[in-house]
Amino acid sequence: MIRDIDITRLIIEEFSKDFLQNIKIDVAIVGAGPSGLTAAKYLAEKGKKVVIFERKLSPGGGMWGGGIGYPYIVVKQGHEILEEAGIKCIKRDGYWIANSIEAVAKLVAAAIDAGATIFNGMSVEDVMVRDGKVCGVVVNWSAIMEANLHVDPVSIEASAVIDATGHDCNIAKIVERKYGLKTPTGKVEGEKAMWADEGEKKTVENTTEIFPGLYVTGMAANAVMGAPRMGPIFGGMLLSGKKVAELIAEKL
Ligand code: 48F
Repeated sequence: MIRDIDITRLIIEEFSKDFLQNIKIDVAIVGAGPSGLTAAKYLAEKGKKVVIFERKLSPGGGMWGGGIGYPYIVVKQGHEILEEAGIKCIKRDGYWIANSIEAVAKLVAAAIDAGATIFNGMSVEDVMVRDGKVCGVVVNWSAIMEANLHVDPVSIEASAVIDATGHDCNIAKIVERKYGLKTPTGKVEGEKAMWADEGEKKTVENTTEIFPGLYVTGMAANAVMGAPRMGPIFGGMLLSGKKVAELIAEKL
């Protein structure tokens, strides 16, 4: 016989256990787009305790929709990261093409199989700072934030935090507002107009620590540094995710 309250108890018990095991972690990643998912996979493979907090219910960020809603993405570089995750890549005219739905599903699976945890429906609304260093994130349920309810958030301690929030670079903006960034201008420059070739290169170049303990990856890196956007080409996102994982693994 199925007892309704067994279902309730099992869900609450399991989630509470999972959450409590993750209130003190090595790396908190904000955003489960392609860069955050790639960073999570490589950090978890290096033995780091990694959690991604994703505001939406479905991880995948801007990758699901491919280009103009056609479910295909293009990469010029970094296709090996897709293939490592078991994603089929078709080579044509010097590019690689992959199905965006397969790409998201397998990047999510690769991050989880490597040992990363994803909490969905959860938004990061602030960071913790001690002695001039970001040392954690402050989270709340997205539904509570959407409803604009006055419900206080809770804190997660992390040795490093990654802003992988895409075009909005939400975490960089919070730190910019409260402390100023440790970048050449100290400010979020805002992304520039579409230029795939330049944008791809700059995403990887701009992947760096922008405040002690806070790193930026993917489209957020270009938004912070004032570099171009690049549309549905995703190699830069993958390589940036891998780079930020290497930067953090070296330091922790
Ligand atoms: O936008 P997104 O996919 O970022 P990305 O990894 O990739 C960018 C590409 O998708 C595309 C592009 C490629 O050329 O330009 O745009 O840099 O994923 C960002 C994720 O962060 C989540 C958001 O829901 C999305 O899934 N996010 C944003 N703010 C928050 C957040 C927040 N405050 N808390 C939790 N999640």
